[in-house]
Amino acid sequence: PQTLKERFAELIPLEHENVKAIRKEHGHKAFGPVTVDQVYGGMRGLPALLWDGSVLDAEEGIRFRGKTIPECQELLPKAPGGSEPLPEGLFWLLLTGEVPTVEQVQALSADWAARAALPSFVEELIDACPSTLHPMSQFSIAVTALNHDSAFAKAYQDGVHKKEYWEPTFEDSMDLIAKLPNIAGRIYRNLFGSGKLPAIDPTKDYSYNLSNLLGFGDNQAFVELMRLYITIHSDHEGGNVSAHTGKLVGSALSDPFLAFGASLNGLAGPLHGLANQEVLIWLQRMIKQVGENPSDDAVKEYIWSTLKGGQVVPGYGHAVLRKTDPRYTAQREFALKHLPNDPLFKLVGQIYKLVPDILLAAGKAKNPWPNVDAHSGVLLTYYGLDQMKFYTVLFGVSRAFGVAAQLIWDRALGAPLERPKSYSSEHLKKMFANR
Ligand code: CMX
Repeated sequence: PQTLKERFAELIPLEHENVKAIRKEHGHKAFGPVTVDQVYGGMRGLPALLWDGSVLDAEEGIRFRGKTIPECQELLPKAPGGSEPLPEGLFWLLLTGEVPTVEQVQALSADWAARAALPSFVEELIDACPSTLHPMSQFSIAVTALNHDSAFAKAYQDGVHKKEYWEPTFEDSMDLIAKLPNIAGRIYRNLFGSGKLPAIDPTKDYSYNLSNLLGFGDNQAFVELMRLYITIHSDHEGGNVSAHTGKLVGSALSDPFLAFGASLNGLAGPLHGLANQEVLIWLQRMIKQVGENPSDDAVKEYIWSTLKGGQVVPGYGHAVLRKTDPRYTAQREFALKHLPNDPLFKLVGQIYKLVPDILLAAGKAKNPWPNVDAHSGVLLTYYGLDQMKFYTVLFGVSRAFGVAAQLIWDRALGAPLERPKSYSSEHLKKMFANR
């Protein structure tokens, strides 16, 4: 069967024509006004980026190449005996807009397994990190260091023609994704696990290998959870901090390892990916304060105390979404199937009933509903992965899929250096004084 690289190469000229036609017909048209408030307000709602893998609708949530999460769960190839989509298929979909065959997905699993080994100096770098260094910092260090063997950086130094940028970017992106399980597994074992890191099994899929490196390879349900987890965390259009950072850094022709290392540093912030860690810390504090089976009133009081303390309720709210995140719903359905009676899952369900009304009453958050991070930690905890400091690393493994797919397209389409215009407050005051 055709490889991903062969199919992608066929699509490049078609997409060049597509973009040319869009720009010819619509290039001069305006989206609407840009307000001064948007400049002060974190550019919320500012249309400014091209991102092909996924688009986020405020009400409906994410679609990957036009497909909802349930559609991806139905259409993408599964592992033998599995019912969750294989992230390999999702990557194919993100890059090409097409659903791959089972054979194509198997070939991708084998390709990634063959690329999975880390340079020994990167292993040593991870091993040299103090156990007090946050796993996300260790992750970022290791990914950045992979730039040592970047095909793109080398090709650029060798004077590669612009038209060929996509090819070493593709190779680096495949290497990047392939090496993440070994990085994540090594960090996890160094900090929390025992025993030697097992070898990658070249006959198995990516999520199995990741699970096995973490010490959960024997647990079929955990492996299935990883397949779902990596699929749904992969991409959330282009404006979120990790995706946008990767695209921005890549636009300077920094290679995919440097670009994605930067993404990880953004993902490590508590308002973004670190929220999955924060949710578990917040839940544990709640249990300590109100006990294992708290009344609704006790939970409400705890939520209010968080808000009154000038803190956010982690896992709730979103910059774009205005309804319950379908990534939350997909995880809730997984929990209903695999762990319906888990006490922590029940507590998460209880919180889901109480937080939105409180956030609405508090009157600030534009979206009172849960996001992806409100649920992921509870599932991991159930299977014994209860070291919450590690949670954002798994988000990072997944986010590489979305960022890498766009980096490849950006280099294939000759995306320019990003350079938006900024102003000082003094300048803004003068500009708008008489308008
Ligand atoms: N708890 C308390 N206050 C919240 C809140 C929450 N969950 N969500 C929003 N608010 C507050 C904001 O802090 C802001 O307060 P100020 O006016 O005092 O600054 C106000 O409501 C308006 O914010 P908004 O426009 O609704 O939300 P933003 O687009 O500015 O921020 C987000 C979005 C996600 C950062 C915010 O909802 C938040 O902090 N949520 C909790 C952290 C979290 O779960 N992050 C993960 C998001 C998903 C991900 O990236 O992984």
